[in-house]
Amino acid sequence: IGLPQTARWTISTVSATSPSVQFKGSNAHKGTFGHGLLIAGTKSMPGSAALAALGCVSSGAGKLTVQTAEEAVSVIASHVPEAMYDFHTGVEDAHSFSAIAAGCGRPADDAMEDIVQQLLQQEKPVILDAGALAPRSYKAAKCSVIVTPHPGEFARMTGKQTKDIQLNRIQEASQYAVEQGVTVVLKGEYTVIAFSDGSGVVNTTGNEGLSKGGSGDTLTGILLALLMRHSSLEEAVKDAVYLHGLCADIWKRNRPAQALRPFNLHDWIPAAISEQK
Ligand code: NPW
Ligand code: AMP
Ligand code: MG
Repeated sequence: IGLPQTARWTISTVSATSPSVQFKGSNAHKGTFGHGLLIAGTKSMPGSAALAALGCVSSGAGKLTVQTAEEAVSVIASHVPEAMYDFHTGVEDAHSFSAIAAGCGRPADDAMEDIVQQLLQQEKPVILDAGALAPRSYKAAKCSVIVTPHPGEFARMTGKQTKDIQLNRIQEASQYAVEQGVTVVLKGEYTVIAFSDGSGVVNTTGNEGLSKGGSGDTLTGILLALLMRHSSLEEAVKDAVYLHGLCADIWKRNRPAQALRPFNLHDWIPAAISEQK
């Protein structure tokens, strides 16, 4: 994997934290586990929002609101009845959420950029994926930012070539994380998680069963839920990436990786959480 020769980089052969999710006992209520905002989905890509929402409600979110296109709701709601919906565009009420994820199934257009700039001016932690990933600075951000690019998206963000990023994944992710003051989840086989203090983790779970459109959207949802439940952003990110890959690994023990659908992933989250403990 080519880890830097520093103790600050580790391999997550077992979950970085155990238990991954804070258990708050019998006094828990839905507010205990946070209210997430997912800004995702369009008329042409409602499924990506559905996959992210499924990942989120299956990983322990207390409440979830999906801000999406009106035409996308029937698709999403048919799979995720737990979620609530919001059709307006804007994040002036961001303070009322515990954490926010944006970009799945959205184009990287001016409207998305406007939303991202609003998000960077508020204080709740933000996950940026897919259409919310663009070349921009995060240095003036008032919130914690987690970016979750695949190598193609990271190339778009940095102006570098995908092949050059792939040759030096750890160094590229870490340099960006330190320079921009964000957490980078550089996806793909051996997902690299780089923190802004120069430390990081290489994830070892996951397999080629995940190499299908929609897998990353599920990860965004899992990450949103764990960010709401965890007191530590670092542990939430490590656990979300680990769990997501573990779902695919559990599937592959008895079934062909080829036949894994991203839509099936959330069904394996309970087994993955149990195994992680
Ligand atoms: P290539 O050409 O395949 O080798 P895009 P997207 C590269 C939504 N979705 N290693 C890839 O390389 C998403 O949420 C909706 C190396 C290509 O150049 C987004 O909003 C779905 N290269 C939107 O679609 C299901 C890699 O990146 C480029 C790589 C577009 O997202 C699907 C492609 O990136 C999808 O999730 C790797 N590991 N991975 C739905 N059901 O609604 C990727 N690349 O153009 O940003 O396209 O990732 O499909
Ligand atoms: P995306 O490209 O946004 O749909 O994200 C794909 C997700 O699947 C990321 O979490 C990747 O790390 C994961 N993934 C894809 N291919 C593999 C692989 N061969 N091994 C492990 N994880 C993978
Ligand atoms: Mg994606």
